[in-house]
Amino acid sequence: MQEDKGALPLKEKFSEWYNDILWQAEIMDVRYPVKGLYVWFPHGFAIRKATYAILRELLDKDHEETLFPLLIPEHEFMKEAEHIKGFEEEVYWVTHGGTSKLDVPLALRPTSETAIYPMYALWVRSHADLPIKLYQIVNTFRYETKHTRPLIRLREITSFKEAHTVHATWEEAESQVKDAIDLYRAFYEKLCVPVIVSRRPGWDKFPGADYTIATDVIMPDGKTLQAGTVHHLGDHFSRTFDITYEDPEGEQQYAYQTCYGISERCIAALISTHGDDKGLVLPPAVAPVQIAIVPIFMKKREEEIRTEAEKLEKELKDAGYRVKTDYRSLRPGAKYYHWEMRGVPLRVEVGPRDIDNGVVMTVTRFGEKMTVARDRLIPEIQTIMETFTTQLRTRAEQKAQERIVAVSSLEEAREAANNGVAVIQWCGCEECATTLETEIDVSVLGTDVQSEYIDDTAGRCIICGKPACPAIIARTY
Ligand code: A5A
Ligand code: ZN
Repeated sequence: MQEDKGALPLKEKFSEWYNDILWQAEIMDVRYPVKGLYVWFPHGFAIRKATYAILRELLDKDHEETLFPLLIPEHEFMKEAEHIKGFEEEVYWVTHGGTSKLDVPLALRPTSETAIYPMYALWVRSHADLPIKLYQIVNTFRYETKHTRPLIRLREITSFKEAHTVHATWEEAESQVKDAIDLYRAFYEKLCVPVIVSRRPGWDKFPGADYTIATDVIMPDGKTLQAGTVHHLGDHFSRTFDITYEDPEGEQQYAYQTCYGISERCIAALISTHGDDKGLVLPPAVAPVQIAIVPIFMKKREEEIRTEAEKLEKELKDAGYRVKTDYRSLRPGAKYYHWEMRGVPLRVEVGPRDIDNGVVMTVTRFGEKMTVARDRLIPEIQTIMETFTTQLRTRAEQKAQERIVAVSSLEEAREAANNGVAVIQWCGCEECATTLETEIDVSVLGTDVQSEYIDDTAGRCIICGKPACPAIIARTY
């Protein structure tokens, strides 16, 4: 366990704060001796477990979970031209088995289209086999050349959730894209993390897709993080991998596909959105410890206080909470600090006076204190937790909203993008986007923005003055 060693840098210095919190809140150990590879501390992994349980629960409603191999034979990987072009600089190759050179080099999956689709070609026979909706949660490897960062840009992505679906028509695939976006929205809603959904410009779509819809999160330094993408693959892959089905008239047809992915970037978004100068702040839904009980010992009544803490713990656990009682022989203040750093939503204190008065003292991670009658414990705690979740969500939404600004000049756009997302009018042509991106050092994130904070009225391009639609631009991770 990490020693509690003092305060975090202020959150305004975001990248220092981020590196420090990963260490002090015991999320990732960055000392593994390979660039871009990191180790989950058990506490970080427990957050991951709770977070991915939510993702799994949402997916399991109408998807099935599966597991495909990590290694992909070169000839399969090399089938889809655009896909190869998009990934060739990022693939790790296995070329040897022991000292012998392999006949067929094997790619470590950077994503699993080329592992899964040859099997889909065997599995899909008739229209009755469709739709297929599978997902897996696996590690994938990408030889990233941009600056690597824990949870954000990894060379081994340890927690890559990828879903791959097959449909009879383009329209059905499109409707799946919408369902997937709804699913990602529901997921981030549970994490109380506001997301902006938009359609990526053509040059930024997934290699081999018809189009890509992305969910972006605004980080505390104003840069955005792409924290999930949904791709309409059209029939590009079904034509290369020969995924066909017999329609009701007995004709062979190419299938239409989608895929969508989320990685541990969702944990980066979670930590960064909610954390503060005292450490992590976690929504109860994903907090590994939801309630920390701190007994306030007094020499003469130690036994009695211990018994009461044990009783409290049992009651709260029976009510379904993840609870930890801190019996360490430390000052109460040191214990408070410890649990605050780890993002525990609620602290419950039991001292001699509380026992005498038939109450317990509760303190939320926001520092709000409330005395709760001992015999009303469970219903009161439930209300406190629900209120806390709502406050957390509202706080995050307000911060996001403040960082999204509609602008009408390049100067304003530069300023807005320095602090978050600028909404501009853009005609859609690549030339104007390049001008924008070079003039003010931003990326065009996308169009068709679906956000209650963004007005979707059309206007005139900020660069060329032609008819235009709203687009969002930002500095990105
Ligand atoms: N097959 C599809 C799903 C796919 O691979 N899409 S993707 O390339 O866009 O990746 C899905 C998501 O994984 C991205 O939206 C991004 O949030 C995350 N991701 C991509 N590269 C990553 C990296 N090097 N480290 C961490 N997360 C990454
Ligand atoms: Zn233009």
